[in-house]
Amino acid sequence: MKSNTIWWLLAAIMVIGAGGCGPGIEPRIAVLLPDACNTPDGMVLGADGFIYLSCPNFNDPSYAPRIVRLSPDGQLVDVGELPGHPETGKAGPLGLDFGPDGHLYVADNQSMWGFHDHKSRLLRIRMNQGRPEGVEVLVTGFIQANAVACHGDSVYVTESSLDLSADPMPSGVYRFRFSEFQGEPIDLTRAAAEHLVVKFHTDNPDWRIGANGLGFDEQGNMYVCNFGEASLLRFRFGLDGNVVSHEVVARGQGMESTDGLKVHPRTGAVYIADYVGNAVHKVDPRTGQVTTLWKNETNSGGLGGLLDRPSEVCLRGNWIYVANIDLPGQGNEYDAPHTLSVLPLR
Ligand SMILES: [Ca+2]
Ligand SMILES: [Ca+2]
Repeated sequence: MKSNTIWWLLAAIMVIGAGGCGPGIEPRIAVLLPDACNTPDGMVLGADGFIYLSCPNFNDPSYAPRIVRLSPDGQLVDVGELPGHPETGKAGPLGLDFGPDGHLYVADNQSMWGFHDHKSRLLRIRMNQGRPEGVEVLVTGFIQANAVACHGDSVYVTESSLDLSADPMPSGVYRFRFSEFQGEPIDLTRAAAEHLVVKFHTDNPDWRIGANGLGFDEQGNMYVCNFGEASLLRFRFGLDGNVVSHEVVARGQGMESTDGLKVHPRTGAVYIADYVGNAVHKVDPRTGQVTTLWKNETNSGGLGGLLDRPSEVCLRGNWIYVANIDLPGQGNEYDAPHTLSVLPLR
């Protein structure tokens, strides 16, 4: 009888732990980044098990923008610097994804450097065994290129504003077939309409940021974050490639903004970095229910792994990695340490 009681107690403790009420759910530091990676943002898990990370270094531009990668055992390895835009001299790597060709497709956001006049681009870093072998310019003329997702025969890129002066502000997603990348770069100041697949609006005077995080589930549904509306959108495509439905899967429910996202390839759950709320959330794609996995106060510094303006998540094994971009303003100071945080996946 006594041993039965002990077993029941143990079982109860295990259930509480699995439900997230027990210890061990708080974030910790996955990697302490050097000053040369002072503004971590976009992440993607490579087929080699490394997490590839964009470091545009907006916070301290005395360090060149670069891509680094985090090995399965937590070692940070340099991939390389990105060359500056020929007119602005700057590079602003944000979202990135691997194409079926094994090369890295990277959004170059020039707006974060103050160049709002169609200077942002889509780049392709030709990769060989984890090393770069040159950078190609594929698309020019974005205002605020942000997230990148390769799916099927195309690469998709979020444009966080289609018109910075409009209110409410339009934003959307562009699609480019890989087969289009031949010869000269595609110029969106001439070829926007034929590449824009979805467009929506953001009505928030405090956060004029629209389309942001981007990803696909196993069924081919496209998920997009509308940052300023703190919402997650889902689009379905017909057989002809045209969008046939547009749904708001979740809005608010504790989310104060929706920045980077990743879709779990097996469960379909959508994990979202909440920049404004200093939080990470999980959205059930069937019910739209939001579960906040972690949240802490603004201006935590990022000490001990606390979130410090998280802009992106990445899933690897049983862990959620979080990039703390730590941009200053609205209650946050840019401060050391510069970190990726990690949370248990649940
Ligand atoms: Ca901070
Ligand atoms: Ca910090």
